[in-house]
Order: sequence, then structure tokens, then C-alpha cells
Amino acid sequence: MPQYTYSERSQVTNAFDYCRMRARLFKAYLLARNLAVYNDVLFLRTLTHAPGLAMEFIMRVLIRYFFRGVRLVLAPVMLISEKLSTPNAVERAPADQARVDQACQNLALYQFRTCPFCIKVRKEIARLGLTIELRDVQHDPAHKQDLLEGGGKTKVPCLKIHHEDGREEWLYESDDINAWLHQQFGA
Ligand SMILES: N[C@@H](CCC(=O)N[C@@H](CS)C(=O)NCC(=O)O)C(=O)O
Repeated sequence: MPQYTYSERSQVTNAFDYCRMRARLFKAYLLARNLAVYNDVLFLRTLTHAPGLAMEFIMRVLIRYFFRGVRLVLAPVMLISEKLSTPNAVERAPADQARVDQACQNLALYQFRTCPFCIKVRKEIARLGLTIELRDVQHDPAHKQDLLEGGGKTKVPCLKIHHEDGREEWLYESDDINAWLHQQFGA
């Protein structure tokens, strides 16, 4: 091992520190360069995705307003056609009608105003001369919650039947509801 004087040794140490400092600076430089490249990539990605995102947003708004418009036009047409095509109620002796009215107090129909399946059930209710409470699930959140909790889903129409033994039944499917009503109150 060569023998160095004190001054030579301190020069070597200084040179070593100098190299270490250069290495650190170089590392910092690399880190900064990588960050810059990453930022550039992010920026480019935003630029290339922007037209797609804007298009998607515009399509969403257009579709939403298109269906809203269709609903606005269709709703009155459906309601007028329901009014025009609702059959006359069957006639019953007053005592029979009173018995039917009493039984109907245990029923409630969860429904939408413009749902075609609900319209089908409402027409059958009218034909059978029944007074059943209609609960609008679309515009009344409390009814929607009741339906979800009681029946398990927010599908309409659903007939809630309060049986005499205290049991509650939630009957879905327009055909099944009409068949049940017909069986109970049909002539
Ligand atoms: N097969 C059913 C169809 C009922 C149906 O599709 N109802 C729609 C409204 S027109 C509905 O409740 N959609 C909401 C849902 O399914 O959660 C019936 O005849 O009652």
C-alpha cells in the first residue's frame, strides 16, 4: 500500500466526496427526468382521451333527453288510450258491492302511472268494479321503500294483499294479479 502524506490523503478524500456528490446529482437528475417523462405521458394521454370522453358525455346527455322526450310524448297518449279503452264496471247488488268494497280495503296496488302492465291491471280493477288504493312507486319514495322491503323488489305492478289471518302477500306479475282478482271478485 503506497504511503500518502496528510495533504495527499485529504485530496483523495475530497475527490471521493466529489464523486459521491456527482453520483447523487446524477440520480436526482434521472429522477427529475423520469418524472418529466411521466408527466408528458399523462398529458398526452389526457389529450388523446379528451375527444372520446367529450363524445361519451354528449351521447349520454342526448340519450337521456331523447328518452325523456319519448316519455313526455308517450305518457299522455297512454293515459288517454287507457281512459278510452277502460271497460264499464260489472253491476252488483248493493249488498254484494259493499262486501267487495270491504274486501278491497285489504288490498293496495303498487304501480307506475304509465307502465303498460299496470294499465292492464288497472283496467281489470275497473272492469270488476273494485276500489283498490293505488300507490305510485315512481313518484313516492315511501311507497317504493315499502315495496322493496315487503315484496323484495321494486317491480310493478304488485298487489299487496292483507289476509284475514294477518299474513301479508306481495303478488307480482300482471297476469297473476288479474287472475287472482278475477278469482276473488269475478262474476
Ligand atoms: N312481466 C311483468 C312485467 C312488469 C315490468 O316489466 N314492469 C316494469 C315497469 S313497466 C318495472 O317494474 N320495471 C322496474 C323493475 O323491473 O325493477 C308483468 O307482467 O307484470
